[in-house]
Amino acid sequence: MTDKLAASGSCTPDRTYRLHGSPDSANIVVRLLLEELELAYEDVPVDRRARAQNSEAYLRLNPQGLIPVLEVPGQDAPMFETGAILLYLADTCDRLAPARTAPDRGRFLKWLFFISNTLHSDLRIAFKPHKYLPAGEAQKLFSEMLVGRIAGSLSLLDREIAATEGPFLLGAELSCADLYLAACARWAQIYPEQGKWGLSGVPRLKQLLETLEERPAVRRACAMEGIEGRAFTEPKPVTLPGATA
Ligand SMILES: N[C@@H](CCC(=O)N[C@@H](CS)C(=O)NCC(=O)O)C(=O)O
Repeated sequence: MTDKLAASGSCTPDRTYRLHGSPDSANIVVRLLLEELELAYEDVPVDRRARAQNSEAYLRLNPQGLIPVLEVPGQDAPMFETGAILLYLADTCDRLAPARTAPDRGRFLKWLFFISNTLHSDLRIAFKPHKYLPAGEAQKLFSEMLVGRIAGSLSLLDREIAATEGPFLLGAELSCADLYLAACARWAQIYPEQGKWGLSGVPRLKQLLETLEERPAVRRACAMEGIEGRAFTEPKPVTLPGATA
């Protein structure tokens, strides 16, 4: 991993990305990385109270009607899918992801994809169980089981940090997977409809979250999302206009 911005290619701080999002939605993950990489970007608010993510204009950017979207200078289409955006930015900048030939590249990829397609996916369902099952006992049970699955995934990640001896998921080096994990850990504590996850029983993950909370880039990103106080270890929902409806 190199520790400076790539001098060439599209990872230059003076090129302006456009980040579409609403407070404390998945755009926070992309913002954390943009801030860590010190890239220039413009914020494009998406008002979730007005369901702006389903407007014709937004659907042209992401036909799923989901946040975030990142418009990337030099790319022929807007990007969606948080994990894909992270990987693209980290690889382009040659920072916050192991190089393609590095021995920890495979380890990085498997956990990044696990966070994206298992942990984040389960969280999304736990936030909106009514999209999957009608209201009633079955939905309640389903939601409780999801919180169990989420707790299981976060415990696996805690054990991985113990195995690598931390402070980060891959060991000594911060990667974009840590940023994604931190946002998921935040949301798991505040947004599931039935039952919230807690930090007791995941000491290494808790330490990782505390370490991240001290980083200036993380503080900047959280402030821009309207998040006050300790974003990951004592999270509170944001109250900014345009947030989750
Ligand atoms: N797989 C997508 C999930 C994105 C997602 O679920 N976004 C939520 C906000 S955190 C959203 O747009 N929700 C609006 C809706 O469901 O209408 C990703 O990783 O980007």
